Amino acid sequence: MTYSLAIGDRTYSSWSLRGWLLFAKSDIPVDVVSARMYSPEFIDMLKDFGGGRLVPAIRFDASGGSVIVSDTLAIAETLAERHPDKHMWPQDPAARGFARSITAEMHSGFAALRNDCTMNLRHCYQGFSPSDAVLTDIARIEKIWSEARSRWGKSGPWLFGEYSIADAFYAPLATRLLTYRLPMSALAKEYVETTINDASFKEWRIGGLAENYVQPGYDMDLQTTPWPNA
Ligand SMILES: N[C@@H](CCC(=O)N[C@@H](CS)C(=O)NCC(=O)O)C(=O)O
Repeated sequence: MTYSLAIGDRTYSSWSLRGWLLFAKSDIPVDVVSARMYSPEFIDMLKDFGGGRLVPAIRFDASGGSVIVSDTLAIAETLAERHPDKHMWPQDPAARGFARSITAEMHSGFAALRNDCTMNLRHCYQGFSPSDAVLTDIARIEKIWSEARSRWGKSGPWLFGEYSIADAFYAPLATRLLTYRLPMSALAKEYVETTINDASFKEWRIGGLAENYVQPGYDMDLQTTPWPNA
């Protein structure tokens, strides 16, 4: 059961990070191929993954032949279905229902935060002014994290105690709070720290820094402070 995973720039591609974390945090072996977004190589890479336009995408062999799955939510559900022993969703039905809901909400929502504050693992900025729409997104994220942690988070530091698909989906939102120095409650700060101190996340970020590439249009002309745990 060998998987291939196609990703984009580790520093900037939030969906690639989510897709990769699904494998890394569940210890599912995977061969990763990557290409710089918006380059001809990126389009070429995706020809082996069904010829879609976006990352992440995965490919694996099944009894009926080669299977290609694109879109992070579809990848998450595919892996959870194929690896039930990994408990990628919480075991408790109420927790699982909430985890699925907030994962889907993230997948289709938080447009202001995602558009105004693109993921950027190179920088922590000073002086970014969030719009009201961004603040509204943050308030909702705070509510989600607080509910998950207070109801199901007693057994560990993640949203549902143990790591789940929901944590992979919220990881790039956690880094955005840090990168743009957005307002955070104590609970959110703790969860952001859990996210960025995780060994798999650190491995990903180091890989991104090693790519040593500034994607045009992604950096802001603002003062920066050092990334906290670098
Ligand atoms: N809904 C998709 C979104 C994927 C997506 O937007 N990926 C971006 C990278 S973060 C991409 O491939 N961008 C390349 C492009 O727009 O050409 C998912 O869940 O995977």
